[in-house]
Amino acid sequence: MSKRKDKFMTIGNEMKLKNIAIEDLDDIYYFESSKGLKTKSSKKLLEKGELSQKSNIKLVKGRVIEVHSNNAYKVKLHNDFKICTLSGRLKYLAHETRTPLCTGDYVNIDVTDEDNLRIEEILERKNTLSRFINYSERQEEVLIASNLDQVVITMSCKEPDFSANLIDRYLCAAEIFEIPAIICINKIDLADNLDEIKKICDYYDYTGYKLIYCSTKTLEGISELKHLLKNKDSVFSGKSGAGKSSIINSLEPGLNLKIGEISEFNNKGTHTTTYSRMIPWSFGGYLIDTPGIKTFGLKNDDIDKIRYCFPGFSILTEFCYFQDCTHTHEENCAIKTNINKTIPEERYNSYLKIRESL
Ligand SMILES: Nc1nc2c(ncn2[C@@H]2O[C@H](COP(=O)(O)OP(=O)(O)OP(=O)(O)O)[C@@H](O)[C@H]2O)c(=O)[nH]1
Ligand SMILES: [Mg+2]
Repeated sequence: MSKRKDKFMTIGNEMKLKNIAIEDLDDIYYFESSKGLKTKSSKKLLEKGELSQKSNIKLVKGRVIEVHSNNAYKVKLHNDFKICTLSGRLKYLAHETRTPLCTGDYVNIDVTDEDNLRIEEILERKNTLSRFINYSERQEEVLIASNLDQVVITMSCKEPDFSANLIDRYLCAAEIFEIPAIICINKIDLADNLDEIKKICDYYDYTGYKLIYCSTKTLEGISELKHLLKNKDSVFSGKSGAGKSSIINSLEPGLNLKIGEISEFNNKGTHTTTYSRMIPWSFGGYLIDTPGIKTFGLKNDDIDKIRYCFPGFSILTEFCYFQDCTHTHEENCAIKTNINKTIPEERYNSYLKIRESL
């Protein structure tokens, strides 16, 4: 007997709930695109065309600067900010994917009715930063932001604890999504083991990443960071409490973003920033402040990419005897040969940990 499910369907001009037969999950979740659409019904919609089929509408290009939970989006239209909803067609896709749109997306908006601005089309993305959540039989893509020039990986020395494995995960993702990364080590004023942290982070510097040590209390490193952000669109991501919003406030004091109390972030699961916001810098470019995350889930299917996307591995991989060397059990592996030479053992163990998680 086939399975049945309640589904929103467009009937006439209305969205109605209908109980329909569905295929097995394995069969349904077979399709994927850059927008993370994963089902056959999404595919059919794509075949109809990603672009709106409506005629006699006036479309204006805008950029999504805030995503709210009720399918409402704050969009920058020319020099104005407007709340828009999704067209019926995109709303349908919203039922299929958790995040059909994200902060940073360029969209076409139907402005025919000024009181009811509707997003009709998502324009092609330059890139996206996404993390993946594991469910028993599948992974779900969560779009963090799109059309980025760089990601600022924000990590605190303390409160919450420093984690080089999380930096490695971010750097792997940045390589996979082809987004330049800056590593920002914050709260250096609190660190009692700064030399130890610097010793670990020297490897990222050595492998070519931009590395900034800063404090929003002493303002050390803040102007150096500002220099790297000028005229670029940058997303700040990291654990909750790492200081993303505080750093942004230090760079742009007029913004007054809400920041957490020390006691607040010690309570597990407290997020001060609850939705992504895109805001212009006064010195050129945009920032995207995002809610904190616990870990950065990579895509299981990308396991084969980690062997050359892991920080510092890409050049060495070419010297491995086997072209598809996973740097685990193979003979004549250039990565294993370099452990405790150019690659600290801790980083190699972090690589194994990431592989095992996929
Ligand atoms: N000592 C010290 N505390 C800092 C520093 N930067 C931020 N903090 C404190 O850390 C706490 C968390 O800062 P937030 O800026 O809210 O952190 P966040 O990364 O935006 O957190 P979420 O929005 O929950 O993801 C606040 O109490 C800040 O005052 C710093 O450089 N040194
Ligand atoms: Mg915040």
